[in-house]
Amino acid sequence: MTAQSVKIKPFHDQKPGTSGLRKKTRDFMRPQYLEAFIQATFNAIGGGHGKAFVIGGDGRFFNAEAIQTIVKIAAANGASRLIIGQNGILSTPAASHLIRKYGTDGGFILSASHNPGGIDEDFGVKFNAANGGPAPEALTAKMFNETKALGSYEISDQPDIDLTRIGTTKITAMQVEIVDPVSDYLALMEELFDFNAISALFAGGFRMCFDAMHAVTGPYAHAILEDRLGAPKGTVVNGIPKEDFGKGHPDPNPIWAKTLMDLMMSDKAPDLGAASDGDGDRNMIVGRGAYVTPSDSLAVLAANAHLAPAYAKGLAGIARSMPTSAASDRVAARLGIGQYETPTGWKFFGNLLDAGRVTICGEESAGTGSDHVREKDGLWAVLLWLNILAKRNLSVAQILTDHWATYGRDYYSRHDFEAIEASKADALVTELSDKLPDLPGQSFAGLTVTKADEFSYHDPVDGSVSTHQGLRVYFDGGGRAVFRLSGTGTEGATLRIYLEHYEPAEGDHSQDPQTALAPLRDAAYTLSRLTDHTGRSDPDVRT
Ligand code: VG1
Ligand code: CO
Repeated sequence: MTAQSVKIKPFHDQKPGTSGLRKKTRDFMRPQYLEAFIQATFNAIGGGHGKAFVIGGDGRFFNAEAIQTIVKIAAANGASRLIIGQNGILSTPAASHLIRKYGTDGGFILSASHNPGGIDEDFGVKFNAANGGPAPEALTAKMFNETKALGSYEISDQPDIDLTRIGTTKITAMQVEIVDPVSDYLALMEELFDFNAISALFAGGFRMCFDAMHAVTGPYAHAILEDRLGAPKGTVVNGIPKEDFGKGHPDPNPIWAKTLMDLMMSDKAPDLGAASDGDGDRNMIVGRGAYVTPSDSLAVLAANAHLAPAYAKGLAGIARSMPTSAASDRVAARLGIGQYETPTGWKFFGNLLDAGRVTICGEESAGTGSDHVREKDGLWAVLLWLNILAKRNLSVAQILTDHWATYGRDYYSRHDFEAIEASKADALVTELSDKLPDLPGQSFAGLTVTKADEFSYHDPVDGSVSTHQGLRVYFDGGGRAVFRLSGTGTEGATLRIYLEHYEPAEGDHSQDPQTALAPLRDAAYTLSRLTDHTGRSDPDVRT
């Protein structure tokens, strides 16, 4: 085997977004495109020499080919050890765990997460650092700078490795281990949760439907829910990962997991419905006739986490992304523990988790997780719900109602406007941010603004500052609207409008969220001049 250095012209569009670099698959398949990004990543971390990395992905189209390329670049950059999921499969939380367990210098996760897969859909690469978490902003900035200045990449001419066979081989000095993607992750889950209680729950006739959405959690869910915990065969549906996710969006929300939603709202509903996304870090929880908003799920999990062995001693603190509802803040306040508000994206939780300031984190986008890894973790959330249901002997709907009766209800909804022309979305955001100082005192669609600002995050651990993290408008009566542009899309711009309204413990918790939030929606659409800027008045997706 020899390594060669290939001269290239740098690419100028490889700026990592909220979670890694996401592009159309065909962009990644262009000559030298993936190679350039991987080499830039090695350069940004001070080279690959003598270092160990975890590699795996969500099984989407181009996953295996990309892994072969990364192996060759790692070899030529002098890496000493690679740990790769069999058949190229690793969920994002499982990869995070392997990085931590084996003390590697980081890992590459091939995924565009909830975005569809296929040659005409999306692909992505995430680099996680030695703590197991997504590259922090300082590192992604370095990576981007490296891509813009890159003159060459190093690659070895070795043949492709066999990803199908578990075991260890050597490529000259580099050790390559193909590992079972599930076993280490399953062992970790056994440490965290009361598996006996959950097994007894299933043995007692409790039924669930887990929709793996043809994505990466299929093998994990089969092994954990059915084989280990004794849920009946057939509990896991769409459990075999497909390159194109069966042509769907592997996005666990009421829109894209509609079949599951319909089942859960029918008279055939099992006790629990759950789903996960492309790379297994998101989760959807739905009880019989009761959809659990991700922000509420975070709050319920935090309030009941002590029922699981790993959290029996209590939580150090709770962190949520800024657009996530305040429901979890109310839990933190009652528990008398720290509460943190971070920008969107799991990378911002890393420092808080590493410093031991928080135990549980979550985002409104269906991500929840804890200090067991440094990623959000879809199956972890499902297992914690199961552990709580096993201990409390109540239905999902009863747990929710009980939670609202104690803390009040934060009505919540996110409205997404997808594939807007980027210039139009930018114009809306610029105009709104310019007029923020003038908004307080003004009324829109009958609601008066009390406060308006742009969110900046001051990381309390390393002192770094992240600006332009979303526009917030607060209204008389306690409502809030947040406006931000997505950093994970691959076509035009996606505008997200996040709406929330608090109803105290003694208030009415029985409304449909879209009805409860209608006045706030009207105010938010009017004040941002949504339709004037974008021509839109109906969101593509409402979660
Ligand atoms: C979205 C979500 C954000 C999440 C990110 C990555 O980002 O809003 O909460 O962390 O996706 O999740 P954005 O910038 O599009 O709003 V995943 O499961 O796609 O890695
Ligand atoms: Co994901």
